[in-house]
Amino acid sequence: MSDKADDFAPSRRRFLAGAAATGVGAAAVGAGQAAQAATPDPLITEVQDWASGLGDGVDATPYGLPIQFEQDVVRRNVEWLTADTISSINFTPIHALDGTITPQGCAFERHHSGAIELRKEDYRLMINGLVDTPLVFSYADLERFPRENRVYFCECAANSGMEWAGAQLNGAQFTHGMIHNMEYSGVSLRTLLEEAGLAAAGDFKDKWVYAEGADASSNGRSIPLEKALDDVLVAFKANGEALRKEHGYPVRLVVPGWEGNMWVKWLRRIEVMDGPVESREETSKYTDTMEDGSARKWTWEMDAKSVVTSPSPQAPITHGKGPLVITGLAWSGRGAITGVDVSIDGGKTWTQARLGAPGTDKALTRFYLDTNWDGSEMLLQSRARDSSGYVQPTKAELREVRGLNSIYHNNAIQTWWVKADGEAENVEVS
Ligand SMILES: Nc1nc2c(c(=O)[nH]1)N[C@H]1C(S)=C(S)[C@@H](COP(=O)(O)O)O[C@H]1N2
Ligand SMILES: [Mo]
Repeated sequence: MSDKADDFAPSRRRFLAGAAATGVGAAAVGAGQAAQAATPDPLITEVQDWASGLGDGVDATPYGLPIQFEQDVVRRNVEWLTADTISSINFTPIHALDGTITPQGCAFERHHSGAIELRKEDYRLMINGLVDTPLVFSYADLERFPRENRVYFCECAANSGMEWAGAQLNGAQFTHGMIHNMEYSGVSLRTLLEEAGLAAAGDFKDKWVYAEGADASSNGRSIPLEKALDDVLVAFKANGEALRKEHGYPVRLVVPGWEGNMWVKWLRRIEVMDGPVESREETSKYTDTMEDGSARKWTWEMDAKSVVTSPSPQAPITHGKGPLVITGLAWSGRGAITGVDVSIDGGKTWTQARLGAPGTDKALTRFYLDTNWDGSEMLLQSRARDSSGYVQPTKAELREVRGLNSIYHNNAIQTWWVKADGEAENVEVS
């Protein structure tokens, strides 16, 4: 903790005193703001439209959507990033969410050949290759195996990929929104592989599975058998309900902590093999260029990373100085988040943030720093620490190893320049 942290500590007493002085607890009165004479507030003293008639009946919306006032909280794409919206990506509005669970309706999508529509009745999952008995499961078959519920984040390896050379996209949604975090229900892949029998695979060392999707791209990926037998799920529900079409309905692979590309959607086939396929998605794509121009093979795990979601360019400070909640998300593919530090001076000094709940394995963790903003500019950063002892690097530290020509696996510390008027901008402090 720095000295700076102390004079930045929030004053709850001042906040409460300010609110009480107006006699209106709900009025947005910042600490230090002069108490005003109480003028009648028509929102309190007048009968409003919503109290003069009746609201909607219970079946007005059999499946509910967010209220119209929240229509800005949507996925967005960046038009110039891809040639069309079929092989493309959009971004989760992380700047506008709280907590850790991403609603499916605004969770980012990444397709290589569009989101397909596949009925449960037409669904088949084949397990073949080095197994004792090749098997084909229908959707109904999958529902008869013991199920698990687990919360995990899914991050595209290209998340923050545009930021390597310098600050590029203006908003947490665009710099860090290729991520979502859901509660998955499904069957462990181990259960299904054991059903097929793995004696034929012999020594599990150096054995692999190749997972393939039913869409035109197939998005085939090789996964070491060790991981496949560890925590991989064959999932059919997310956040309690059926997967949305765009997230792989009716069944997708969940590969905890590993890059999103391996989370094969519309999963149709798992082949047990004695080596990796070295498919397009694991050679020419999703490979990291290093400082010396060479390429690093097999980088599956997502390193610890974090971002301040508010304030941020799409979520400026609108209430002036006084109590300010700084919040964001942290995650690690190598374990649980153990702590997050926040800096308001571009990384010179750091204050430990409060975790919304203790970090769990390979899942998003929410952090808060309850501060008292003096109204001056901030260079806002967050830095994640995980249960492996790893600390999120600065951009300069990452570039020393990876150079400037990388795309994937950028987990560097992000900076928002928050100005005196509360507006924020993506800047680089390396
Ligand atoms: N079958 C199939 N699976 C796929 C893809 C795809 O195009 N086809 N895209 C992959 C990529 S690159 C990512 S980042 C994740 C994204 O999952 P989401 O669309 O649910 O966010 O799905 C992966 N699985
Ligand atoms: Mo991806």
